[in-house]
Amino acid sequence: MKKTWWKEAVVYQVYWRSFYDSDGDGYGDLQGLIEKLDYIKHLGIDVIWLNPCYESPDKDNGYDISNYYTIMDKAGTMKAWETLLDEVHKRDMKLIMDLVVNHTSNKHPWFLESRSSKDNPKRDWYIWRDKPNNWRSYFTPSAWEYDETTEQYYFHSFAVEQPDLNWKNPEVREEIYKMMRFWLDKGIDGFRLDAIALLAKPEGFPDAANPNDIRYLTNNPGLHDYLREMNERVFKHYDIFTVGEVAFASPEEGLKYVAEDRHELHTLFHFEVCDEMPSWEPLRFKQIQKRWYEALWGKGWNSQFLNNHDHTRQVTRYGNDKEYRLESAKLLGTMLHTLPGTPYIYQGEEIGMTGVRFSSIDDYNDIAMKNKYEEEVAKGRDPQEVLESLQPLSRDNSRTPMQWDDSRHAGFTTGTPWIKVNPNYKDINVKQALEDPNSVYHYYRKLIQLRKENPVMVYGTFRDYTETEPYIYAYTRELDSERWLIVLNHCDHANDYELPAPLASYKRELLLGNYEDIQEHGAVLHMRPHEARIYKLV
Ligand code: ISL
Repeated sequence: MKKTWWKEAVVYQVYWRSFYDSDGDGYGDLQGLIEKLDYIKHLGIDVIWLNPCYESPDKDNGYDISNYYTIMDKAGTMKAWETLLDEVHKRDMKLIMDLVVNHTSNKHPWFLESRSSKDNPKRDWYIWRDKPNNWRSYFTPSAWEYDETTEQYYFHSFAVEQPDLNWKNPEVREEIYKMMRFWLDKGIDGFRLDAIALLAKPEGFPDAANPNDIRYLTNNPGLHDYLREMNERVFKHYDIFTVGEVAFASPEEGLKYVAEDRHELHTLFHFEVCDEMPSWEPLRFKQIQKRWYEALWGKGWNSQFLNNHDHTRQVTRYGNDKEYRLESAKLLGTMLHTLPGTPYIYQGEEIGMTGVRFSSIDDYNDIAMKNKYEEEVAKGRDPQEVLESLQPLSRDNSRTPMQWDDSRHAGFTTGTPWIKVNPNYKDINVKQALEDPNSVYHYYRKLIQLRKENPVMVYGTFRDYTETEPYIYAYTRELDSERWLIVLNHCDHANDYELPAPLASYKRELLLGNYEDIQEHGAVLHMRPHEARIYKLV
């Protein structure tokens, strides 16, 4: 297996608008991030993924870009961004930028030109048709919006304010490659490529048999030609790391994006867990891990994550955010950092932040949730019932401000935060976590340190011994003569796990665990609620 820095790295995702506000306007900003870089470095992070901070009308929190070459006012200035890059590099970390090239804002000058007349030179930069097909978009009942000026419909995979670029047009592609080089030449270390599975559209836009199954938006023919071209024209000329957001891919499909001999992307986020497994389903999760491992190992590289700015915090969604919050947050961290692939930490995960339930739709900001709410209420459904059905997976669950301390607004801002702070900030915050040796934060530090010192956690082969076990997840990682065993009890009650013969014959040395005293009787491990252990087998 080829060794590279991005396989060994631990990535920290900064959703800057909710990270730290340096100027009291209620939005986190780049200067705020600069002030907290030592905190991130102290955790042991190698790479920061920064959510989009380009100029934007901000209908979808920066994923609707109106100028790729400037920084949004809320985030700061280009000068602040340059200082950020410098300060990240000074601390021996790397910075990857989130980039949205599937669509722009409807306020982008390219789109303003494109919509102005049918014979405008930029008409074909977007996708226009006389008649819509029956597709939905991610955020609206139709993927087409009628535009009166030219009496045609334009295509949008997300909100109406996010028209899709026409990747078939070579001028569009050239312009995007030029823009990518602009950022790479400034010295960034790579990209997180938003919605990259959506670039290609099917010839003629045939109606879907089931318009509610929006898989038709992704993985269409021609996509990999674009990615190969992008690599050829841009990526391969830099020592960078690219991670693609690849919705609805099977492992076989996923391999096409990341196979080392195909020269497209370095790694991907697949969403078989976050988009398709609403709550914890152990047997399904283990199957997913196994299938992706078997498809990718030795050929391409995977990522490990259970939450991000689109997905409810992992301890709430997949663990226990009540009586076992600490144990559960540590168990999930142990799992993500010991499964094969690069681990991602979403800001606040390292202190075990949880999801929220706001009592009114007015407290929510997420365009996906708000559009869905309106759509359902318009059908005559009870608003309270709709609200309650949307709360568990609202993207705002993970977008509440970072909880720094127990002061007003959790120390995030001196002004009024753009979105409410989670009311549990008095108990769950960074200050508390730094002071408490038993905190999730200190556990994550140890986990990351362990990964840095032990290549087996990165390059070791993987084997699951518990494919049919409902609660215990026990697997090994092996590299040369090094053999590690990870045992997790993903459950609110204790379980005994008897090691199978090949594992029982080794001596066990505990490297890390989330309980004080280890209980084992011969080959039987007594695993308490949400207990996690990492052993070295000798
Ligand atoms: O979160 C999802 C649904 O639960 C995902 O399917 C997600 O919407 C999709 O993968 C695309 O997300 C990305 O592009 C969107 C933006 O709103 C998201 O924040 C971003 O991560 C449009 O640019």
